[in-house]
Amino acid sequence: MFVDLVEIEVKSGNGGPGCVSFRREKFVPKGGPDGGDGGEGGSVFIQVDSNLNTLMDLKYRKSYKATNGQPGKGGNKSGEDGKDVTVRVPPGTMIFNAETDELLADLIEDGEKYRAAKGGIGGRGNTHFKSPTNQSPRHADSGRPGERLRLRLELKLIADVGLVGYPNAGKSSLLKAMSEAKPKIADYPFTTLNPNIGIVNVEEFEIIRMADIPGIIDGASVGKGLGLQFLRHIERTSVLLYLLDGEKNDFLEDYNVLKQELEQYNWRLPTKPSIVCINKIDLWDEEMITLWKAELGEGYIFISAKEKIGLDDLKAAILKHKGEDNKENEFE
Ligand SMILES: Nc1nc2c(ncn2[C@@H]2O[C@H](COP(=O)(O)OP(=O)(O)OP(=O)(O)O)[C@@H](O)[C@H]2O)c(=O)[nH]1
Ligand SMILES: [Mg+2]
Repeated sequence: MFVDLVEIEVKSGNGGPGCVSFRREKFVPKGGPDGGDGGEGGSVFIQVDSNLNTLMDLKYRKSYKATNGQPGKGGNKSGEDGKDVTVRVPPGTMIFNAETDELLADLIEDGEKYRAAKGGIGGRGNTHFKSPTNQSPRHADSGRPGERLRLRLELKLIADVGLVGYPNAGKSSLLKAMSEAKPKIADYPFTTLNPNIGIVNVEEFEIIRMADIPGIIDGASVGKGLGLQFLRHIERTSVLLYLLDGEKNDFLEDYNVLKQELEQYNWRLPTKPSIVCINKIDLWDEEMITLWKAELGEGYIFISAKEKIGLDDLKAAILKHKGEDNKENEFE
């Protein structure tokens, strides 16, 4: 199951209390203080594991608690620190404070780690409170409490290009034609229910990560079809690829609707670099292809995912845009 939005609770360990203790030695009737410090509470970390691609595990386990620090001991021995807990998440996971909505971290690289809840520090033992006026302090600090937080985790897949289109336009077919991915393809709408990512090999050291998301229809922004929730996965791609269904006479009308729906979701989305592709031209005759090419001019790419026509031109167009730095187009 693909899960891209979860809420979890994290709680770090409390610091252990400091110890009140006095040295007991033979022939020393009143030894000095020797109470050790409490151990530090364990922390809760969230760390990227590139083997993961869903937040599913967190759907079933919602609470993560690190253990408390141990109390300090006599003989100036510190208590043991609590054990840390690490929650593993896929690359592209954003962490928000669920109460304030503040973005706390945006974890991208494999191994990247964020301390979500810091363990409380241990209390100081009574050794620390010895002074010229108080040689036998009967006081130690209590440990500091850990933190408890509700977090919202949102997964935004990391891709270079995002496929946007009506159901049945052939988005999954295109992903399959260009990458090793094996998405489900069928002639009924909403075949794709969850995003898929495919790696398109371009040159020896160059790849394009392509994201196929569920189809969008008129009214998706008000919840029609599968809604627009999946657009979060194309929000940080460098390029949008509008895929239009050449089997339909009104495919250009679809293009306008798609742009409007995207704008409803996030007004900046349609301002990203984009490519418009007309698919299924294997169903067109030569004359029709020539006419449409003349009519639309530059900026439109004619392809057939099924017959693998025009895919090299498409790759080149994606690469051109991918080179334009993604950073300034990035938004949340
Ligand atoms: N003739 C022809 N048919 C195609 C082409 N590309 C896709 N199809 C067919 O169109 C239908 C829908 O293809 P999908 O790839 O599942 O479409 P999709 O856009 O992923 O659809 P959803 O997942 O429902 O949004 C399937 O029957 C495909 O075989 C093409 O280039 N030419
Ligand atoms: Mg599909």
